[in-house]
Amino acid sequence: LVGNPELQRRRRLMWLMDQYLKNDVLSIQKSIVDHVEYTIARSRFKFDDFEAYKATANSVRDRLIESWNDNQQFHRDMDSKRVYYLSMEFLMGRSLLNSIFNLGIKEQYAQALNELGYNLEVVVEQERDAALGNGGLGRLAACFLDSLATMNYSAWGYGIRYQYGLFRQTLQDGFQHEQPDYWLNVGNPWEIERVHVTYPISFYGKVEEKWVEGTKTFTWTPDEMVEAVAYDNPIPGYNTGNTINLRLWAAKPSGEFDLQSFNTGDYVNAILSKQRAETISNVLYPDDRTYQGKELRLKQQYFFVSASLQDIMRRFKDHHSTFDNFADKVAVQLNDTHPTIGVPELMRLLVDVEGLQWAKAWDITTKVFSITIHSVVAETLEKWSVELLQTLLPRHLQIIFKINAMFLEEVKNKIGNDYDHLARLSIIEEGEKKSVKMGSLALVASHTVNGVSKLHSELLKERVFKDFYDIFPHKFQNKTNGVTQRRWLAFCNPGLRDMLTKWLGTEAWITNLDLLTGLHQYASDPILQKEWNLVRRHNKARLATYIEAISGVKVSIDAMFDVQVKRIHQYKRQLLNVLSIIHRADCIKNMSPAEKTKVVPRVCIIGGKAAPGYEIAKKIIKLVTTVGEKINNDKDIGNLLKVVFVPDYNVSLAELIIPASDLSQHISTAGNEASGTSNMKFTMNGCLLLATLSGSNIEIQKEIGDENIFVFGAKPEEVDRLRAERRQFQPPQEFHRIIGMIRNGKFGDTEYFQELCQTVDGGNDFYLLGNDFSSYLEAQAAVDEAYVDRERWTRMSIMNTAGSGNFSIDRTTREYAENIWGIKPCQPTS
Ligand code: T68
Repeated sequence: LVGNPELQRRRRLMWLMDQYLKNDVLSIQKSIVDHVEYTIARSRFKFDDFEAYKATANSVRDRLIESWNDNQQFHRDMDSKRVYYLSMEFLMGRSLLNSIFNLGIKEQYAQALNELGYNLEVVVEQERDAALGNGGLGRLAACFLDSLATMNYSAWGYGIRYQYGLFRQTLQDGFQHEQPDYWLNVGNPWEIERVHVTYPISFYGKVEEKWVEGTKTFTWTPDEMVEAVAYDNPIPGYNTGNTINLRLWAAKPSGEFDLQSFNTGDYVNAILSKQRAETISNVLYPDDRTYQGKELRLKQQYFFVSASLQDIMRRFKDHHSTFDNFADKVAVQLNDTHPTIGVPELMRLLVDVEGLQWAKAWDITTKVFSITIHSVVAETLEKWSVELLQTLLPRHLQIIFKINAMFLEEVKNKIGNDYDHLARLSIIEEGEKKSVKMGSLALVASHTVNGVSKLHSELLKERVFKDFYDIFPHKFQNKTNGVTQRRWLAFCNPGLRDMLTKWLGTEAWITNLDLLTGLHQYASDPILQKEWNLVRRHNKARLATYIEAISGVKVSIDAMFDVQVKRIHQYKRQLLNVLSIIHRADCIKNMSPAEKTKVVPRVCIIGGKAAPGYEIAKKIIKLVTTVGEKINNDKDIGNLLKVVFVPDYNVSLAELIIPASDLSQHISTAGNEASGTSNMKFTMNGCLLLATLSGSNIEIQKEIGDENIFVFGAKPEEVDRLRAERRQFQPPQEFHRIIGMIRNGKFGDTEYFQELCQTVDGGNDFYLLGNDFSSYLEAQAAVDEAYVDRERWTRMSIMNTAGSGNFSIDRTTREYAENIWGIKPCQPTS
């Protein structure tokens, strides 16, 4: 040792850092105060709640880094197979409470802050939501990360570090306005910038073919190059040292590329054009589900996918000298078609850069990728024009053509020369404007494709990908979505959490949600029922306070809180909800005082964002607010009905709203919602569902029992016929009358609402509002009837929570791990 300087240095390092940070209250306080002074550079004698948040977050981050480092080292040593989850969106929400809860140090932090004169609840509210996603698809990705970490899988998420997340919604005179969400301008204490983990990403240019020693080689000379810089976000599992990584890429001007332009004399313009690079990771596209074909979007997709694959390959090469067992160590999950350009990119990296034979590279590629589809109709799947690909990614287009040619050759052997059939299977859509069907490309290259609920997976086989199913039946699986009970129950509903733990006699349900079935036996127990309602009333009171603060509307917590919160889309039918609210108001106004005493008071809460270019969705928002204004100020209606639009619905608001809801609505046209995941969160929290036969509603109904859910409307198998016959269909009188009220200006803005009313005119009513209206009103009446019987309602509520075990994302994750990714849980033994 004496003579070995390296060993001496290591020993000193061990001595300097011989133990982990301690988690007693005093040590935590020291960490926080140190960060106030040295990281935030404020005085420890004077810092506000926001600074307290930043210092607290930094102290938690220190602890996360310790387990992150250990975990990465462990998996490096084990050389475990890892899943990489590639997603354009990660809708993470806040991290502070999640992290300290998962690390098991919430109580210590609460006390530590308290003794310093701060309140944990106030401090956590200082954090801005990380809204790098639109809705279900992005939030599912976030739930997966929590579950993968908790269940000790080796996993990384890869995505884009958008400077601007999903826009913030404000309402002016009831109209939606969009404000940029520049979430990074107050700093992001959770991320670790890796200035040295960068990859070049190329665009445009040309490809040259050359014969080298009897093989054709391809050299792509790009015209533009940017650099992808890694930002790591540690994701802690619950009650485990397994902290996994979410690596997000930011675009920076490339240091090496185009040095000559500086010598041309136009120094300032050369720098300005370099800055353009940053626009690639600037902004998240708001989803309106209609495919738009914007060049920047394709650039974003290629940018993050190429960086991720280069990073994955670099990591693999640290341990392996050939790519022979790449697929034994790497699984790549594509979150919808958005990262599909990864298929030709992996081929390019293996063939052009690493020098593998095409056949070998294709064999590897098809063993690595699998894809989850989240949409219900083929029209929403991405198609990139051949012209755009030719310009932006010329080499990739060549590769796609070759994949397609080989694929069609292969299927010809199976189906013969049926050209119509071959054209449907082809990855290239012919026609005036040729395009590449990304769904088809992904399917050809993936070993597995899955839908996100049982019904949806069937629809994929029968409709969206029928032609593929016929030739590749073995590729198709179902993986019904789930949600993490850590965020969506344990820490957003602490009252219910404690009660569950008390009645079940264990907190093991936090990692094994099936244990909730243990509640069945107590569903009618008057003591549990009493406690249950107390917790629910407390949650409702919190939401009532919030509603009054933002809208000035006073709501009674004795009223039923009837909630529909989700992105505004025609297929989700918020309009159907509004129509029934108008109907309800109208009925109340026509009642005698005696009849009014029998009405169940309701607070109808609606929230959600409309994509900025989605005019009809924006009109729906305006209608909700105008109708609300009228009803809330109507003396004849009083407290019997209130209507509130909650602006800027996001993850944090969901955490407040879901535990406080009595009834929640999931009323898309049958079969039109791929799965839905908020329905699972509501069910878990003891909220009853008013639902159609769509997506996972059907599976929830099966788990909790028909008597504990309100289901209405057409059946999925009837929808095609009803649509075809909609011109002849006569909607009920009430439906016409209510539409007439809006049309004739009862709520003002007569002109503005005409187009909205037209969408439900007989021939136009694609989402079948008219067809389902009567059955919806009947279901609403059944809801009122059940609510009056408090004992019955509470029992139903308990049965919802008790039956929600199957909708834990841990179940979903396990199914992916076992049936798609081939990975096993793995953690250090000591
Ligand atoms: C949702 N999809 C499904 N898409 O609608 C929902 N799309 O039923 C399902 O539960 C959820 O995925 C999770 O599987 C989306 O959220 C998008 O956000 C989106 C964004 C851009 C382009 C297309």
